[in-house]
Amino acid sequence: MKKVITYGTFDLFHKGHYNILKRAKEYGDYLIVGVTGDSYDIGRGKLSVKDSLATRIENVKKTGLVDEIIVEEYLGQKISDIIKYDIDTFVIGDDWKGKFDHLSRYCEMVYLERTKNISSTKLREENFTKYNIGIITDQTDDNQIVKEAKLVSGFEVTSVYSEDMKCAEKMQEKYGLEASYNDLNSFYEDVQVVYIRTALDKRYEMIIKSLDAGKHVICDVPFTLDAQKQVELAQMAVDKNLILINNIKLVYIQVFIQLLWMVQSGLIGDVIRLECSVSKKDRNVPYLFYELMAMSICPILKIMGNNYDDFNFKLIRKNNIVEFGTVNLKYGDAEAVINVGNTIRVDNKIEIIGTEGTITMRDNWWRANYFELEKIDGSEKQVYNVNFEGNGFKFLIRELLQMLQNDRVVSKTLSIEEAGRIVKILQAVSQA
Ligand code: C2G
Repeated sequence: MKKVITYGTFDLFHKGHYNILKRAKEYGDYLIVGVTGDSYDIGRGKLSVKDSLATRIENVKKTGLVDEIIVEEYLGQKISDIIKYDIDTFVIGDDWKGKFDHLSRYCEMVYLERTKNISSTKLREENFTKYNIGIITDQTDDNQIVKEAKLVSGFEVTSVYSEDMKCAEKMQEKYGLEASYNDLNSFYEDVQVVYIRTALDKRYEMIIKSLDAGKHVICDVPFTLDAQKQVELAQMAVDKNLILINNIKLVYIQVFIQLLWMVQSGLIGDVIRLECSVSKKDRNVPYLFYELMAMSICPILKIMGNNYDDFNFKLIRKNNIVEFGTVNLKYGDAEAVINVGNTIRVDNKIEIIGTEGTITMRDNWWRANYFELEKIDGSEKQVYNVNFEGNGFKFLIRELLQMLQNDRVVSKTLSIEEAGRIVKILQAVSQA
């Protein structure tokens, strides 16, 4: 018996998928199809899959062409499958031409011509709402949103607004955007979502204007250093039935979600101390100090909760410039410490010490792709990782998409309360 295998996501099952299965079957007597699992797809950057795994499997099954269906869960599984199922021929569309040549060591490799003029991407674009994102900025760096938004189907950064037309034009050219504006009203006509990436003192005003114009908003953090204003903004968005998202990507990243799960389910016992350190790389951005502090308070609130008993802080200054800031949050017998280096360098790191083990995130922990777990029971250190390219913006945008689809304006991932607490602490620090 000749056994054939092929793989795919098979999202929004279409004629191209049917054709390839039919032709694959003709290469043998028994056809196995590997349907990609959700986390495998996320890992390889396919974030826009619409159908559930169950639906995708069901659609492949309904063709009546397939003898066995398996789920593809990890990179490299294809080799194990070829050996395990004793495969004679591997079939895949020629959009992958050359990519799987190394499999010819294990079985015959066949690339088949793709069916023209049909694809899941095209169907998604035709059948689902499209959202244009516009950037409001006073600088020319996009924080990777242009590239990352393209990975979530339905989203595209199309325009840029800046008070300074030169800045807007420069940004348009740099990222190949459709339009640039220095007139807000014309800009708003073009977009449904805005990303506010301006100096801190402009954010509050820009959020209000954008919400007033009926736009959903993603804004760099903090929005403001005034806790009362933060509450106002959150309330305003809710009243207008609009989304207002804090640009803190960490909370949307899978590795951090996994870490949170492990800590909260008691894997390292009771957390007794958490230390979070970060220092500023770009010395020319004055407001970055508060951004780093906001970014560091966030994981503490997520891990240890909002109900700290008290907090205090200390700023080390030289010639009136803050060199270093530290914040201490007390949670009963436990405590959390934040170290932010402004002109002084500290190692970027989060260390969570529990009664039964320690979890450490190193390097660029805010775009977490790994952490280490060390239990005190003597077992070996373990590393958990999920690699992805980019800075994680796509995960935030994907959450925005899910909120839009579910008609929900308040994020469950970073609550209004949590975002409010962050600003409360920042306000105290900034007034010192
Ligand atoms: N296909 C096709 N014609 C189309 C669209 C897709 O022949 N118009 C083929 C693809 O070449 C692929 C299969 O249908 O062989 C499934 O396509 P996708 O669902 O897009 O899956 P893909 O991302 O190509 O996954 O491990 C996953 C596989 O490597 C391929």
